[in-house]
Amino acid sequence: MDKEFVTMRNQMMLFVLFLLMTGKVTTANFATASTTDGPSTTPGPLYPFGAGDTVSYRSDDGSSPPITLQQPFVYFGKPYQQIYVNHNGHLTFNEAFSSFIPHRFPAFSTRDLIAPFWTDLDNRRNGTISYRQYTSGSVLQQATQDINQYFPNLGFSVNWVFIATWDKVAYYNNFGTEITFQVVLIAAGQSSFILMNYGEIAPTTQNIQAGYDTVNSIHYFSIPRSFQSNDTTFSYTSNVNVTGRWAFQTNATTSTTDGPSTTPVTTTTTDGPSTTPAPTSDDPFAVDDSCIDSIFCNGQGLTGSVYMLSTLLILVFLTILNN
Ligand SMILES: *[C@@H]1O[C@H](CO)[C@@H](O)[C@H](O)[C@H]1NC(C)=O
Ligand SMILES: *[C@@H]1O[C@H](CO)[C@@H](O)[C@H](O)[C@H]1NC(C)=O
Ligand SMILES: *[C@@H]1O[C@H](CO)[C@@H](O)[C@H](O)[C@H]1NC(C)=O
Ligand SMILES: CC(=O)N[C@H]1CO[C@H](CO)[C@@H](O)[C@@H]1O
Ligand SMILES: [Ca+2]
Repeated sequence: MDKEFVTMRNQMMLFVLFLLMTGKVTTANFATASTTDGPSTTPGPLYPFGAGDTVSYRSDDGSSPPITLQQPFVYFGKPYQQIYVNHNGHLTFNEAFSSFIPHRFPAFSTRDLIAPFWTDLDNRRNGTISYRQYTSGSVLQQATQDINQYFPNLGFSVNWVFIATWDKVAYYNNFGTEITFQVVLIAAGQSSFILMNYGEIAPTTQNIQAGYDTVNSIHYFSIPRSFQSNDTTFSYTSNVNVTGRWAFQTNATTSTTDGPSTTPVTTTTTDGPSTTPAPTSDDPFAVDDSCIDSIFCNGQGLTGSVYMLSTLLILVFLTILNN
């Protein structure tokens, strides 16, 4: 670990203390589930949601109960049988996770985490957090078509889809803001994929981490523009040429170099899509915006700047001592 990391941790701890002092104390909230009967809407890149979904209850930092998966989801070699939909924009497997302060990926934590939009969200007044599994029907066809388009020549046949949707939820204590996004887990035999789909995202100065992370960050991806306040562009970018959608294959068990076979592109809503390749953080040489922001990316890409920073700090320290 380096200085920046420690400083960041300390700042985070201070922030947590501050939040605790201002009365924002979290409790583990477990949902009692109900079922909607509203109409299904699929604006933009979103998969169907609404009718037939199980709705998580209203709670600022709550979580769904453990959701038993109808088929194991193999996340980087680990087959998981259950999942939690945590209200603050992430999914976990082993236990519910109420954290409302995002950690930058790679977080080098002890947790596998899928975070379409990790920030302090609040569904106490408005908005709906819901989820549903599919083992047949048109959603499977849609997923099969999408996956074979994004990861061609492999002939995937999707047999299970899990969709969790945050529909028009607010930022913490900021009722009137609306944020809509979705995470789609897809299993095709032993292969697994994740789609992150973004609808309307209200502007905010809160930090947001979007992407995924694993235990010790052996595999992770941080969607560019994570941790850039006032710059929530997820609705306008893509690595698969579908505005507002990011797609990942998440069953890599061996080397970190065999990423998706697609050529990632970034799209904008205005003109045609520009074709700036999006870096894969699983690539040890990838250095992207979010990577530069976080100072350290994966311990390999930016050691140079860390050295320079350390040297500078030592020089400053010595100068002070000499005076
Ligand atoms: C973010 O945007 C809002 C509204 O445009 C503005 O009031 C605020 O100063 C901005 N904050 C930062 C940190 O840029
Ligand atoms: C991206 O999608 C658009 C249609 O939405 C298509 O016209 C364009 O050729 C695609 N670009 C690439 C690089 O696949
Ligand atoms: C995912 O698993 C399938 C089946 O074992 C394998 O063919 C494929 O190469 C794996 N993909 C990655 C990225 O590891
Ligand atoms: C933005 C929005 O939909 N706000 C609504 C939230 O819910 C309250 C009632 O619970 C409404 O009065 C607001 O209009
Ligand atoms: Ca919250």
